[in-house]
Amino acid sequence: ERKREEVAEAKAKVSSEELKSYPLFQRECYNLRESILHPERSGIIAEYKRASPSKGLINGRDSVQEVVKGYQKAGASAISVLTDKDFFQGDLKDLTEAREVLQIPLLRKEFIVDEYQITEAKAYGADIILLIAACLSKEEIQSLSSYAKSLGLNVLLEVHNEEELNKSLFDTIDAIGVNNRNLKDFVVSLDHSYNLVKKIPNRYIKVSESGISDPQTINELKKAGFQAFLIGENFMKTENPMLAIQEFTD
Ligand code: IGP
Repeated sequence: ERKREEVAEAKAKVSSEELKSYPLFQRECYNLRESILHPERSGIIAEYKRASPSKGLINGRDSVQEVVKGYQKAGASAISVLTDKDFFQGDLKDLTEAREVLQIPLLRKEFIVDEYQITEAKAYGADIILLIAACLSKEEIQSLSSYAKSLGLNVLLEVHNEEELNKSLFDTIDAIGVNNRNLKDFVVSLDHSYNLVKKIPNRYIKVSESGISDPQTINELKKAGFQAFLIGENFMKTENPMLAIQEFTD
């Protein structure tokens, strides 16, 4: 896999031991559950997304710091920043820049296949890592999530169907996200969220991810049992992402 080569290259440049000496590696992470359940916040996990494989360039104009500061001010519960270069034009630097201006949890949005990327996430300022069930075996989900926990990180586990959910119910996971977008063909359907929510045990924070385009949908997802909503493109594609989020949080 492409990611495994990327990780091998990164490791050759900076060892895990070296990453652990970075100042940000020592900080205590913000708690995802607390922030999501905070009564004055919206439950929205707002994403900084320059580009995507399905849409190409979405927003190459607004800087990371500008956008995430606006998201935070509007009442976002957490922020997601893509660090994948090839598909999303993201960068680990974006993560650190976001960290500098945030007092809420920050997610490293990445295809994680190796512990090294989790060490990296912490060293560059993340509070939350994403694990995608479609890309990982049950054993990998278990070992990567417990490694993240050992570093004090929060874990968001992403599923797209019931089979993926059933192999993922570890107590080292904090939140389960249902991705409404199929990662193979990019088809989006909110039905994935409505069908799977009943099967997610209540000990997890329940997140609906992708394709959410209006505040009414959030109300419906809330009624169905979701506490958090991951939204990227719909904010980023507008003239002003910082204003766009306000319609969802007012
Ligand atoms: C955001 P949207 O449709 O609001 O831009 O979706 C987020 O859910 C999406 O970027 C995402 C993603 C992923 C990206 C969800 N899971 C895994 C890359 C990898």
